[in-house]
Amino acid sequence: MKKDIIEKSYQLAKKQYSELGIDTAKVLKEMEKIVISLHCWQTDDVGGFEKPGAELGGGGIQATGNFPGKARTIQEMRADLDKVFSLLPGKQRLSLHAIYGEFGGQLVDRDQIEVKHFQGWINWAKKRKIGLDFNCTNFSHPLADDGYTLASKNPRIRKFWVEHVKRCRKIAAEMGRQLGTPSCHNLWIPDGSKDTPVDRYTLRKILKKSLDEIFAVKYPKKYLKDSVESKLFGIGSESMVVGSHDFYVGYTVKNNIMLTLDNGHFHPTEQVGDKISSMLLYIDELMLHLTRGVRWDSDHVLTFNDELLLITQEIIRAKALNRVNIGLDYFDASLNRVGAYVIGTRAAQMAFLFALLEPWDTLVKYEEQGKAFERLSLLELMKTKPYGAVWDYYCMKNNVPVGEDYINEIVQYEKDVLIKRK
Ligand code: RNT
Ligand code: ZN
Repeated sequence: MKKDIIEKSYQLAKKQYSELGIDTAKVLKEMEKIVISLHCWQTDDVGGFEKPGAELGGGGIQATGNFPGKARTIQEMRADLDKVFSLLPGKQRLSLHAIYGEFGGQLVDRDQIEVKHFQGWINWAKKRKIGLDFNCTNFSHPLADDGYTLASKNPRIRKFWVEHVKRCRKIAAEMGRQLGTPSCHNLWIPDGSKDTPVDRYTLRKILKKSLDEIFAVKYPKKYLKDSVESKLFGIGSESMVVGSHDFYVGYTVKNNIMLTLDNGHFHPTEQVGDKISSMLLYIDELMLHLTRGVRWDSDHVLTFNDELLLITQEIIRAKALNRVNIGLDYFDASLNRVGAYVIGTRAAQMAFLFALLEPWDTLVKYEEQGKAFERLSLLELMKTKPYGAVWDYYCMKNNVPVGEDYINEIVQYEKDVLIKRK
């Protein structure tokens, strides 16, 4: 896009918003506070590098599609991520899973992983001045095949996974320490039952016990922030998930750790945006896994839709930006994976921008005066305002491709790099 057109469009937009009492310059300053943690697992369809040719196996999460160009090594993964970062405005972090360590061609089992396997990543992140987040990997492993990990009734299996998560938290805390920005450790487990179980109480009691053991080890908050992720159901755990929303709401409130809200993990008509204001009254911080479920928790590429908008609006309206850790979680293997990151991250950033460009004071005034028609009208009108011009200007100021310009860059990368990975 031409610079002068972007500039002129922005100046016009600025005037339009200022008539509504919104200062676009201030909004652009606020955008600097939005840091999005990119999930590393879109590069390789959640395969990981534990062993050569590793594929996702178990846990009921799966990427579908066979678009060429999946990252096969950590080097390829890093190259893809660098390409992604070069096309994004604003600040990012990277979220790693435990299966993405540098294991030097040796099989290091999950209860054996150490900081040294992630030191390369820490150095990589330090060079790029970005923070790292971390996730234990309680799936794609023979000891997860029975469907239970931390909630397993088999003491050997349970112990193995408790040890794994303990080590992951230790690694995450070290990432936070070395990088000078706390690492969010997210715990998601697949534990659940395909058919109706008869002993839910014991299973949940075991999970609680495992979590208590895991979180008994304390780390300074400036290094590590713990989070646990709930889920309604998964493939193979249709009838009951041990770590349900109720389970984790109770656990996080009692222990003041973070709850991860993945918007693919609820009933389709349930609104994750509505949960933010409730949870923030009881816990200090939240974590998000932004995703797009199509009919189920399908983890499609995030897009700028109503569901995402309500989430960003609720964060801005509650003035809670500094209490919400924003992460992405989707994996689509049916299209250019680098492009998938750029679309999804930009969608999240655009949704925050849209939320920041809301005439909140006027809307609240209408609400308090019982002016429901006026409130709804203004909300509808905001959809016609030139937020795209502000977005383009923001991208230009961040020295990244504006508008559709990033499409060609990604197509070029596909030709030069991705297609050649056979
Ligand atoms: C699974 C959870 C979990 C995973 C990642 C890979 O349903 O959403 O967050 O997607 O940990
Ligand atoms: Zn998730």
